[in-house]
Amino acid sequence: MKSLFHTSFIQYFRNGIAFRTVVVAGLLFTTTLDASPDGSPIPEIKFYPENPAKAVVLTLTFSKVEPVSFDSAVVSLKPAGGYPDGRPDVGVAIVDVYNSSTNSFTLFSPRRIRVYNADGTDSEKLQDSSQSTINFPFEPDASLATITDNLSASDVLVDLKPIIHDFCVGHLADPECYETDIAIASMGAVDPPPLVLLGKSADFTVRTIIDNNGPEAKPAPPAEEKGVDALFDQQVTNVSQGITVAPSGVTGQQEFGLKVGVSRTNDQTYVITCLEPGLQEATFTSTIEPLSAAVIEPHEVDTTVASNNTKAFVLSVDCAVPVTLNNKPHSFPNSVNPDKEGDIPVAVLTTEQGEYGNPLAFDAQTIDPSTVHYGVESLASYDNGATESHEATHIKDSYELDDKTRDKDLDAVMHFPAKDTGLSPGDSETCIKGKFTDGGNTFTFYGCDSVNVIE
Ligand SMILES: [Ca+2]
Ligand SMILES: [Ca+2]
Ligand SMILES: [Ca+2]
Ligand SMILES: [Ca+2]
Repeated sequence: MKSLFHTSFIQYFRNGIAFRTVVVAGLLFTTTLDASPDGSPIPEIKFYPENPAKAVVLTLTFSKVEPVSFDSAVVSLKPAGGYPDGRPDVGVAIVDVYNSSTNSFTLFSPRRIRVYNADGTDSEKLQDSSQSTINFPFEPDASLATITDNLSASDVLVDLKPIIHDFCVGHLADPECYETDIAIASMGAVDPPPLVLLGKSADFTVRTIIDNNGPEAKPAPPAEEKGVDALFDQQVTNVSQGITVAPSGVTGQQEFGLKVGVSRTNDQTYVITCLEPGLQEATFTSTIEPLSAAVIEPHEVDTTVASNNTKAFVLSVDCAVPVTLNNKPHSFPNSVNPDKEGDIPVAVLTTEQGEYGNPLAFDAQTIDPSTVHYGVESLASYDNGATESHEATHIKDSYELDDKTRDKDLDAVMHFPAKDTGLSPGDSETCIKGKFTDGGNTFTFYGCDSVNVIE
């Protein structure tokens, strides 16, 4: 064993001083000492921060028969050792969080040892297995190391971000680590449609406001110039069974240059399709995380601080039942003079499923007249426009859309002041929106019909 250790040491020496660096690094964290007995201060050995160079040290196992495997890692507060040019037994490639290659090199296999023969000669042999370390300079933005063992024709990927992150959580004063507070400030829907007809789809835009509350702005001081790069995720969950939402979210969207004190707007658009009538919901959850593992958030170093990197927003969608509206029953082309006309009579028809293309049967007698609004789409759909002049529905068998026939079932006739409808020359349609009850539940109905505006 002794000679093996000796030969190994020689091997490491040949490869540079990297391995010994690792051993020393472990001692640097435990240096709390009293004054020496004669009262003179004990000299303080400072490897750091006088020398800010650091190394990532990976411990791996190389084997003749097994794929190369990753065992552990540490950040050493010493510069990385170099490797001499030689046989490219092992390849090391580092990429950063931007997927850029930042470092690559080759080295001798740690399985390679030199043995001394009885006749005084020495020769090289391969151990069956060897656990060894590989080190390279610390990069705050490093993301992934690929270690390729050409002797076993295998490779292993090592996620460097947790290693860097753990180091920086414990070394916030390190010039390559920094603390800043990225936050989801608010979420909401931008001009959401007031309703979506059953069987139809509409676009909804979910807006997230992202802040960088500082305090720091490394790695490119001044902060104002670069800001912090981050990854944005948004998940859609708790979707009511009455709607579908597409897509199901976004993952890993890059938000570059979040500057201290400057809000960032992130808009995501979803297509929501109504499958069942009624108020439906979906929860949108936004999350923002620094892209670089060297950026530390306040909640990671202070357990009394809550994370502000995630926020949820519940979007409500009113899935409305399409109904058939007949403006001016027994009359066509539904001419209206908004300035001179008093009330416009309209009928909401009772219809069977499939009649006039309506996806559900509708009984117009169940309309709650106090909830009904009528007028141009931009008013009626937002519960504005005219309301029923008598605050009532008049139940009678009104005229079908041909304005000639009556089908013997009972419809809801209502009257709306023309001056409140928002109609102006050029408009070609009015709409009606309100509530009705079905089986104890209250739903929204909505329908439109043509008008001929005259002056
Ligand atoms: Ca935060
Ligand atoms: Ca008509
Ligand atoms: Ca009918
Ligand atoms: Ca009827």
